[in-house]
Amino acid sequence: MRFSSNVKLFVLLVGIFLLLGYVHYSFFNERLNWVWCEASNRDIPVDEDQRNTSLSKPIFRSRVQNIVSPERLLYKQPSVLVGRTDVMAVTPWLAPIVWQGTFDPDLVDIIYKSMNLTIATTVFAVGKYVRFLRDFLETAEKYFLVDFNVRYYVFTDRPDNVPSVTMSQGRHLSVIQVPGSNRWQEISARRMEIIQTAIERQISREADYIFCLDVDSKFHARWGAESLGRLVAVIHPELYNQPRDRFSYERRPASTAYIPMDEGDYYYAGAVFGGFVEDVYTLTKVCRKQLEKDARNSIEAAWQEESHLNRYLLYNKPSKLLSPEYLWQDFHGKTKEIKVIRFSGIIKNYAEIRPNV
Ligand code: UD2
Repeated sequence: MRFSSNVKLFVLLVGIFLLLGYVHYSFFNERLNWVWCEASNRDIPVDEDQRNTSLSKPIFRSRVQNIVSPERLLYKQPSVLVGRTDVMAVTPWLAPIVWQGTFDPDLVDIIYKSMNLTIATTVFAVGKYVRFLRDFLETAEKYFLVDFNVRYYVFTDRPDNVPSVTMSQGRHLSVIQVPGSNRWQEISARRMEIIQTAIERQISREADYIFCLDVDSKFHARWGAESLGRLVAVIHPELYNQPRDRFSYERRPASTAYIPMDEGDYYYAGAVFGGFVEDVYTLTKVCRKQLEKDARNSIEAAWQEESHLNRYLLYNKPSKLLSPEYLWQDFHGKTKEIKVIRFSGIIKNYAEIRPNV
């Protein structure tokens, strides 16, 4: 009698254990598939690694390296007295601001090439924005970190519409399916969360640096290793010559992206940010938390993730700033300080392209 009730108890416990195991497995499996659904019926290779999920803190690839120049490399002598005088090439906290004429492109590329780096490049093409991918990728192959290892991560809800673009050696493209949305604000803002997750699951193991770029843009000229740094931001092309009280920061104290009128260094664009994978991971994690906190308080910052990015970078100063050469807008005429346009947002019909107005 006693033996049989023990057996019953044992069977019951095993049953409960199996049930809990099943519920736990299905819950996580469903969550992971939400973002990590492989593009189907496509010939663009999708990494098996994408399924390799880890919910713990990622381990990042080693990063700090000496700036080593090959012996007997001949290049123009740097001058202490002669250089650009029409623009500031350094911030008050001594981070370089990268402009044409402030660096030697060949020297900087040779130095960084010897490090055998891989640069992750994330780009979102959700809904109709998938149509911008071909030009983005084709021009990137021509101008963006040429001869470096680049891994593109394309986040889209339309994997079947991702164009096949010929990649040079050392360059690779992964497609990661993400949900669509009927609000562009949500698509834009959710990028922080998705990039954070992608870094945890895949990018931390595959890349040294990362750039997060807008897809509705094209490259027009060299974008090289001069852009690499620990934490890199781009100065917004429309606000680079404006006083800080004109910046379109979030101005409502109720938002976690709030910046008072008498604070602010530069207005950074959400269309380009990057750096060491670890530093961008922290940035996306913090911005995501702040976005979620605002959402719980029913407040959406004026420029979604761009507002949170600006707040983050005000207190976590970037180590390198890219001038508006690295993010121009096609509808702007070139101004005298812009000697070269390297990357520029195309003219688009917002009402036609976005899911909502
Ligand atoms: C500005 C910023 C952008 C972002 C946005 C915030 C510049 C040049 N750009 O761009 O970085 O901060 O404001 O609202 O300052 N996307 C889709 N599908 C959509 C909508 C957006 O994939 O339906 C993605 C896509 O990668 C696009 C990016 O989100 O490039 C930014 O959206 P946008 O281009 O509509 O925003 P825009 O041009 O006003």
